[in-house]
Amino acid sequence: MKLYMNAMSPNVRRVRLTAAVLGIDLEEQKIDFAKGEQQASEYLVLNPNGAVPTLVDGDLALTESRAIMQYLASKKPESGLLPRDEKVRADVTRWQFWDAAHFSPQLGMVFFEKVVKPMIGRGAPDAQRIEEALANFRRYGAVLNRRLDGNEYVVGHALTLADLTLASSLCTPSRPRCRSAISPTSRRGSRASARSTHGRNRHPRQSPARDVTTMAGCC
Ligand SMILES: N[C@@H](CCC(=O)N[C@@H](CS)C(=O)NCC(=O)O)C(=O)O
Repeated sequence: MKLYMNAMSPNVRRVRLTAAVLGIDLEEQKIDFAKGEQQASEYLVLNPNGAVPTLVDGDLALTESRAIMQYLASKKPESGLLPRDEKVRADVTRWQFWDAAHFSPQLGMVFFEKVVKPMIGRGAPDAQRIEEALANFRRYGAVLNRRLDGNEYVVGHALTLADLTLASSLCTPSRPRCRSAISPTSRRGSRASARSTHGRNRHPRQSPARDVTTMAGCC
């Protein structure tokens, strides 16, 4: 199977992470954004959106990172990454959709404004767009925090695609300039989390990792 990719992309990251956990080797071909390769006519046949990732397996050209994750996981059902139980599987899919619709776009926006724009000469970061994205990030981060409170994994008691999906999105702020945009909230969140967890958790040093807004730098 061949993966068209660019290592900067969180959407590529989640596919590579899934392949690594599954022990599946993918032949990789870099799509160079600086050269505009994502808009090359041969590539647009595979991915009409002009984006990465794209997985090609025989006559299948599959786009959308979370669909690719499910496809890879379905090759190794024994891994449990996409559980067989239909209710648990639906819950995993739900968190993947939640990430696509609500969570990762906020981090992607901050990353684009703070890191990509200066890199490609698209002008100064738009402070208002960054503020809006950070406000949404805090709102949805609180939802994920509540879900993880007392739970080791996002769904059930084992690693699933839900964890790999969300972890890949959270790796975006590990980019230094992006982290500096998020850190004021992270520091407040970290202290609040440590305080609130201290009274009821015998492992308070683990508490900052429970606050997803403090997970910048996880990868
Ligand atoms: N929903 C798609 C999003 C793909 C996407 O937007 N990829 C970005 C990189 S993170 C891209 O290739 N952008 C190139 C461009 O817009 O020119 C997925 O999950 O695969």
